[in-house]
Amino acid sequence: MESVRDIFASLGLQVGPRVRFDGVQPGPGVVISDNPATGRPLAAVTLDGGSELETQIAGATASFRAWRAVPAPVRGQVVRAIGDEFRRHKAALGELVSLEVGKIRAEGEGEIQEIVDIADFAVGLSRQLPGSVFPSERSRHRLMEQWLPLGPIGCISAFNFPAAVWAWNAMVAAVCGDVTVWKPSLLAPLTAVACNGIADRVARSMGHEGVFRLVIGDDQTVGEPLVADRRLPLISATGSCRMGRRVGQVVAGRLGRCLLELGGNNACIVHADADLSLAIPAVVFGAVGTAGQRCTTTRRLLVHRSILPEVTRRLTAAYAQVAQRIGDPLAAGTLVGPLINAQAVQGFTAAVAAAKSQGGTVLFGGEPVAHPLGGHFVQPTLIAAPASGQLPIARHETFAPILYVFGYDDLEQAMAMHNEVDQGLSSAIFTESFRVAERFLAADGSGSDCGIANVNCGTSGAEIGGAFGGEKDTGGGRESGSDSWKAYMRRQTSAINASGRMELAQGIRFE
Ligand code: UN1
Repeated sequence: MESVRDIFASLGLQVGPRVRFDGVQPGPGVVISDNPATGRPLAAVTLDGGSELETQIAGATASFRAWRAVPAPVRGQVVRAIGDEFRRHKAALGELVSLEVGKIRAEGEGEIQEIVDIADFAVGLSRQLPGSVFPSERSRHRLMEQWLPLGPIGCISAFNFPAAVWAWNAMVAAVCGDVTVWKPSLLAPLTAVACNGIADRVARSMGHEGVFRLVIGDDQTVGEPLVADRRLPLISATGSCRMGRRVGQVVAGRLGRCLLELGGNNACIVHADADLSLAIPAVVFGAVGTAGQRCTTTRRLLVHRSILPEVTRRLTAAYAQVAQRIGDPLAAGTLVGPLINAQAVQGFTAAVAAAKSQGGTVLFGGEPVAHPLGGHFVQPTLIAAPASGQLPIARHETFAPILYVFGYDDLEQAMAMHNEVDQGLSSAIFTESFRVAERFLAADGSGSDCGIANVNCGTSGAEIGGAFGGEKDTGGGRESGSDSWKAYMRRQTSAINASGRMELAQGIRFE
């Protein structure tokens, strides 16, 4: 498609005065969405302020009352229709993601596929949401719990997964009977307008207004009051550890619930017996895919010293090939798109400089790329840690394709290095040994300390069916599959007496 305007036309979405494609000028009350591959503006989007936020939250409270009364399987049918609409528009929406955040086409479409997948998952869930029945200690009593809709929820999403992460929340929340108020990243407002517009249009056409809501605004005017609002019993936030700390404190202050999915600093261990034909491509995709801007990106590579020269040689060769394919995210054959903006390029440059000053050796890359398109391109970068293993910069998450390579002598040392960072999102080990793999996943908790621990597959690219999230500074939240739905519901325990007698628990007699 020629432009974002054409994409919106193909989606049949009326974007009204909120989005302007012509005469795009920066100014107060608007955010300009730039194409990171060219640095040129795509459109101007009007920002919401406090009064629009109030309208959305008050509206969400009213919509919630109506929506929770719809039987869960019927809610599931709405989500099913939404999933179908995303299926139908996968190519156009994937292209929009590529244009707005610079993902290569396959990854832009992959993100929309993730929406389709979570919608399918949520449809199945809509006929489950299972409660439990427990044996009561009292005769002819039933002890049971059921799960009830929670309320309107706030969803804060980051630029790097501008569509899928919202869907993990909004689709599951919808079958649970909740309404979602979405505050997207100001770096990806167009994707939000499109995705929310589609979900809202489908729900409306089936008679359900206001289940999917959007507020586009800055942190001060919209973010802070959204997080502080007691009418939103759950805030689900994806972004930096700094942002998550703030959200966590404010929500805890009002005794609300939050679900945090924050930074990662994901390591991959390549053990002496690894099958390198699996490990090398997984590491390259994990480190370079999405130009290193996934929270699951492989940032640290821990390699057994016996194979360190071989792994380094193969990786350097692979990086040299990948570096030939930096460019227009929508062009066939491109493997590496741009970083999101100029600030991200500065972050990349600063991290490389820090690594060098700390004794790291650049094995490949390390420089920004002056691409004919303009844009914010950098080289995929491989940096060897000094033999001491001391490389403090590797403790920080830099959203760029930088992979720090460390050697280790034995597995216990590798495990200690693996777990020594503050973040705990994703992790992986490559080994052909059952014992080594089981050490990584040890049931006593002494293995990987991350929320995701993979064997013979890389750190990124999780499927929606599992719970997604991590420990430590990653925030502890779980979204997407498994029993993550429980975060979007409230639990109610009931004791039901059918005995005709009043019997107290714990054998208490009170006569
Ligand atoms: C994120 O980077 O915030 O596992 C989410 C993955 C994707 C989701 C990443 N399915 O890499």
